[in-house]
Amino acid sequence: MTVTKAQVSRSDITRLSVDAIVNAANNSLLGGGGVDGAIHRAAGPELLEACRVLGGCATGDAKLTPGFNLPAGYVIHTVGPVWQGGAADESRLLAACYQRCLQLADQYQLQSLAFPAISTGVYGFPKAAACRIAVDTVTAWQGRPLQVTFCCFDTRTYELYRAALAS
Ligand code: AR6
Repeated sequence: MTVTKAQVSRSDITRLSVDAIVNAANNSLLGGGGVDGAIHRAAGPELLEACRVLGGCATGDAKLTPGFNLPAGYVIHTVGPVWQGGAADESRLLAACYQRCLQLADQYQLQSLAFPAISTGVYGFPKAAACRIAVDTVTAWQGRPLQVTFCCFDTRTYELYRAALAS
């Protein structure tokens, strides 16, 4: 029996008051565009200082920092795969991102966690396939009770998650 509850929100992830938000980062963990840039701007310069000492992050792995000026207490930085056509292990690596974030949430005894649609922006992962992996991985998770929010920035992503969670 799973104890993970999932919901969809159409919002800016930097505004969510949850225990942790997930950042779709790159291997350097030193910031970038998209949701990564928005999180660093909202958290303030201390986030970059905290990331500097982490020594980067492998694709499919995740690392945790405080949230600094964000309403969220923590940021879990994960690195999704760059879409290369589908034969470069992208689906397994994307599922690993969600699993590692859930493991960290469990380890830190978090009760709420919000994910952006990892890899579906600059990294080019097809949105529908990525949504299916996200929803399947999260709903299959069997850790401590956790409220998961899929935070969608655009209408297409929001509709995909709503449909995936309803099915
Ligand atoms: N809140 C929620 N979702 C957002 C926000 C926001 N404020 N801003 C963008 N999104 P992307 P990736 C959505 O490109 O594909 C960075 O430069 C966006 O609409 O941010 O994993 C990193 O440093 C899309 O649905 O991440 C890496 O180099 C989703 O977040 C690279 O981009 C992911 O888009 C990672 O690329």
